Amino acid sequence: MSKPTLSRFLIDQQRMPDSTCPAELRLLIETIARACKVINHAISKGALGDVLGSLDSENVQGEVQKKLDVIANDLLLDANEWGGHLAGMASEEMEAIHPIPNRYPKGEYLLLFDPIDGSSNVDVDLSVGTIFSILRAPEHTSGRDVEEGDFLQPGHCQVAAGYAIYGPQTLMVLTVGTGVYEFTLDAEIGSWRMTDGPLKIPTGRREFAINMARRRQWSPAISQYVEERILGAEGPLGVDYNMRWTASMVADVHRILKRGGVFLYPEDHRNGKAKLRLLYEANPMSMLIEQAGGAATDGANRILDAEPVGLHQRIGVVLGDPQEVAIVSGQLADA
Ligand code: AHM
Ligand code: MG
Repeated sequence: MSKPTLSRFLIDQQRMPDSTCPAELRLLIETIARACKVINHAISKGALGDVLGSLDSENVQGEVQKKLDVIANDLLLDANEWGGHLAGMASEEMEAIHPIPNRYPKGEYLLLFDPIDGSSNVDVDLSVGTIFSILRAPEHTSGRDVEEGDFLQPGHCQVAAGYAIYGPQTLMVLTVGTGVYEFTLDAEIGSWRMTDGPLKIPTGRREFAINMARRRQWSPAISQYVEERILGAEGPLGVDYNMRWTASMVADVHRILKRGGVFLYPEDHRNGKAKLRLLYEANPMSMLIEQAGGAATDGANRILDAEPVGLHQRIGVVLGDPQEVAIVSGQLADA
């Protein structure tokens, strides 16, 4: 049997009893997926397309923007502005929210995205991705422009989340709350075809992902977790572990969804500062991970229950194999 397209999958979802995917959400996801195809095309041009390197500008986080950060951000804004599915958008690359201009019809959803996650990898031809999160606009927004506060909903309110990964293959990994499905871009015919799903995180795989250079920032609990795994067969666990770090959350999370293990970007326990953004990275990835049977915490508490207080708020992230996440979060005795 041929592999179903993303459109076919979404229509099937729409027709399910008690569907979590009404037509407007389906059309919004299709628009995002189309934009990701264009981003994929821009990335693949590399130096030939004059898309590599940095700009002089900084984003709201004070990070130097890559050309592709801005290109992908504009592509997502342009693709999603006029379709009538959204009330507003917010992006890691923009200080303020982007309400849908009055010249276009407004819809009932809010779209949040990290246009190019892992963008330090772009110039060296390693995997990067686009992460997105979809919320329902609060009902009282009809008849007025959306405001920043409308976006500050906990992650368990997301109606869909996903990412595109631009790697050896271009994939879209998506949930509308009914499991996680993977689609591969068939570039010649321009369509996304389902290649895996529902994904279930394999458990008991001995692999962890952490930036070791941040060791001085770890809490005693994180330090113990990592140290024991580095000692491996010669330590209390008596078995070897492997470590992987791509500096691209999309790639690290994708590996965990397919192969198991745990991803850690804890907060700096000395001052509580964290790297990853709650609304653009932690929430959508946590929804995907939980939908695939995994767990996601900030090191102690469930990320999807975190109450956002700011658009660009950051949070510690520990996600993946539920058993390993529970060990890190101190909910289980180390085994
Ligand atoms: P970005 O969205 O600005 O690219 O930053 C997020 C990325 C994640 O993809 C990745 O897990 C992390 O930053 C890597 O951080 P580090 O540079 O500490 O390795
Ligand atoms: Mg990012």
